[in-house]
Formats: sequence, C-alpha cells, structure tokens
Amino acid sequence: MSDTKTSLFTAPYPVSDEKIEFYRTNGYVRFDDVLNHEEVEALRAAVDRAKQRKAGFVRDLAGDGGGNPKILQMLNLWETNDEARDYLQGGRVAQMAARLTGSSEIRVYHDQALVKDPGPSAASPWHQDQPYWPSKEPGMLSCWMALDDVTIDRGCMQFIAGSHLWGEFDPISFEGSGSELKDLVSEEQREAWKPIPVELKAGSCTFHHGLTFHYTKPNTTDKPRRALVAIFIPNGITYAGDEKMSSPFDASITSKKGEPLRGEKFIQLV
Ligand SMILES: O=C(O)CCC(=O)C(=O)O
Repeated sequence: MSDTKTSLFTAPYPVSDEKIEFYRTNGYVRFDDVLNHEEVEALRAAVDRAKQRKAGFVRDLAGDGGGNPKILQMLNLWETNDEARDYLQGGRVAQMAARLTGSSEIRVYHDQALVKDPGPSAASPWHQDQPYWPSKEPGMLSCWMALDDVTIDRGCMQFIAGSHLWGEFDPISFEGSGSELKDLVSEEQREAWKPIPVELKAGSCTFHHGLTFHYTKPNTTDKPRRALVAIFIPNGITYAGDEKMSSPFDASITSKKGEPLRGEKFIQLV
C-alpha cells in the first residue's frame, strides 16, 4: 500500500437500515458523496494511468473498436495501482457491501474500470451480472462508482427495480442491440419493465445485486464517462465449477465445485 495515500478511503460511510431495505427490495441502491474530491481525483488518475499503460486484461467490451474502444474495460486495477488498491483495502465500500448483504466477510472478485470516451461509444446492453460469474448462488454484488458526473446521456446506470427476484437468464452479448434480455422475460415482467436511470455526481455510487437487470446508454456527450466497479463476494457463495461460462479469473480460483468461492486474487476486505 502506498504511504502517501493511506489517509484516503479509510473513513467509514454509514449505511442506514432504510438503504438496506431499499437494496433488498429493489436489487439496487444509491449512495451520494461516498468519496471526497481528493479520493475521486486519486481514482481518476489511476484509471487514466491504466488507460495509458493498457497492461493486464484490457478489451473493448463492445467488440473491437481498435484504437477507440466503445466501452473500454480494464480489469483488476488494484493489482497495479496504489490508489485502486487503497480504495479497496481502505474498506469503505466493502463495509457497505457487508451491511447490504448482512455478511460478516467480504472478498473482492475483481474490480474493473469501465470508460466510455467521447466519440462513438456503445450501450452496455440490458444484462444481469450473475451469468458471467463463477458463483452457484446469487448474492454477489457490485459497487458502481462514478468518477465523473453522470447523466443519462453520459451513460449513468439504469435499473429494473425488483428484477433480482426474476431468476437467472442467459448471458447477453455486449455487441448486440442492447434489448435482447427483454425478449427473454415473461409478459408480466415486460409490463414491469420500467428503467430507472440513476444520475450521479462523481464520488457517488450505486450498488446492484448480481441478478438485477441494468443498462447504460452510449456516452453522447463531449466528456469522458469513467466508472470504477468493484465486485464483491459475501459469505454463502460457492463455486459453480464448469457450469458457468469461463472468466478471466478462472485460473485464480482455488475452490473445488461446491466449496465456498475462493481465489488467490479474491482478497478478503472485511
Ligand atoms: O458501466 C457500464 O456501462 C456497465 C456497468 C455494468 O454492467 C456493471 O457494472 O455491471
């Protein structure tokens, strides 16, 4: 951990019972002003440096955009960036995940910077996260931290409230039209399909459950949209073995099928 940044990211952020209730009912919840200006600047610098370096697992989630990715995905910044590591190990967002899930322990599955730069960008299609994860049970969750002020047109998160109770659907291609998932749900679910955009200031975030349907529009503004996502494993999640699609972190998994999901890179934060 860096010496200079240790005062950042350590102060706890309170999570009220109302927020927990909201998360459990709706499958997502927002928190404002979770990071201060200095913390946001530190993480922006980490993301911008990672973009320059393009080391590790980096790809265009929306296909091969060549030099101008439509959705730039960079995994596990915490392994190479002091700021990203301090952010996770400082424990603030992990403790929030512990409160939301009621779990006494929280591990990180991975982090990811998701950047939609000005210019041609793509929608992140309606999808659930759980189909892409090696977990048998639902319950893992993500913290989507805005590092820029995000509006609908700059690609803020949108959710279908309560969809975390609709079960697990097939993984969706990020190169498609964006609305494929809507074709898979029941008539009743289609009627309940009312997207809720959550516009946020930089340093504010949403948490969402791995089964919650979510989406972001292409960034059509002239400013970047930088988000840092942390995915958490609470207690009670086991490894699904080869039942699920492969992931870049398969080699890190140390569990056998049916055992609690553990991996060399899935460090314990709480
Ligand atoms: O930021 C985006 O465009 C999509 C984010 C997302 O799908 C996620 O955090 O699970």
